[in-house]
Amino acid sequence: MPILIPDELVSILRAARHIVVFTGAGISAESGIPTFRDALTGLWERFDASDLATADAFRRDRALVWGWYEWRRAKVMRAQPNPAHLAIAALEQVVPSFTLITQNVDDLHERAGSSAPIHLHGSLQSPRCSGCARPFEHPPGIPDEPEGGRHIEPPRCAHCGGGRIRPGVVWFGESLPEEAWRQAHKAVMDCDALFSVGTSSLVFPAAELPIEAARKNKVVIQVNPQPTRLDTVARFNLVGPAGSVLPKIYARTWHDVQDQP
Ligand code: BJW
Ligand code: ZN
Repeated sequence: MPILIPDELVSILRAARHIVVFTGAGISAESGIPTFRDALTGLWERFDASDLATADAFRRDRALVWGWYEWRRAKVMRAQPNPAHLAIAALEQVVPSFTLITQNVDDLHERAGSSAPIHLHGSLQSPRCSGCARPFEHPPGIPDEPEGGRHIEPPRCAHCGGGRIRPGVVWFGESLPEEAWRQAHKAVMDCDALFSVGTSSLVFPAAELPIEAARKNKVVIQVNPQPTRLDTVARFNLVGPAGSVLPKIYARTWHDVQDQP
């Protein structure tokens, strides 16, 4: 089905002073990165991702959990940003004020050219000691992880003599990084329009951001091929893959403007 960009949306976006884009796993799906709620395979097929993304799971079987994160890190390192990441990076160049907030732990926004994404759930590239919290540097290069996965014992910390290294991500039950959350909330309060792209809107407090924006009469635009709980909150629901919808919005709203004499 063709994706129609309403004229009203084009006018709103052209007049907007500050736009926020809020992204989830769906934006990286077209780069070949499984979303969080896709079924797992191989070593992890008995688990949901949410069973593995907890401090309890790491305590119970740290080699299973570390192996899963190393597999995901390798997958991301081999992946390339897709047209949705590129459209968001282009958007940053044309609107007067712009903020990108992501729940993703990959670095595909940065590699597409976005200057300063706010990472609410941390990053695959910033592991730290689970004992003393000092950062750990991954060895250079892409880890060679088989598709079905494998158990891998996490390295030990060289500073405190034995703490296990854990992924630098925010697990269920853990607090979001305070400064990232403060900046994200401030941007949402200040913006005129917010795009919610490729997120199931199920995980809090991140999922509050578009709801809070709508409550404050900001224009909320959702981009997702599937229905979510945000459908009734968003003023515009653009149903389709982000890699098609976002370049289309960009071209229709800003490219035409720039082409005018
Ligand atoms: C496409 C597409 C295409 C596909 N184009 N779209 C209030 C109520 C109830 C519970 C809570 C609450 N407040 C807090 C909680 C508890 C909990 C929570 O939210 N639980 C819910 C599951 C109910 N939250 C927390 O624990 C948070 N911490 C916290 O609240 O701290 C305070 C506290 C302290 C102590 C005790 C209790 C509370 C922390 C949440 C951390 C989430 N971490 C994870 C893992 C990160 C590391 C990792 O990646 O492994 O973050 S969970 C996981 O979900 C990951 C994601 O960032 C996050 C969101 O998922 P996302 O991005 O939406 O992905 P999917 O897969 O769900 O959806 C993909 C979407 O894309 C789909 O809609 C597709 O249709 C779409 N799509 N192709 C566009 N081409
Ligand atoms: Zn340590």
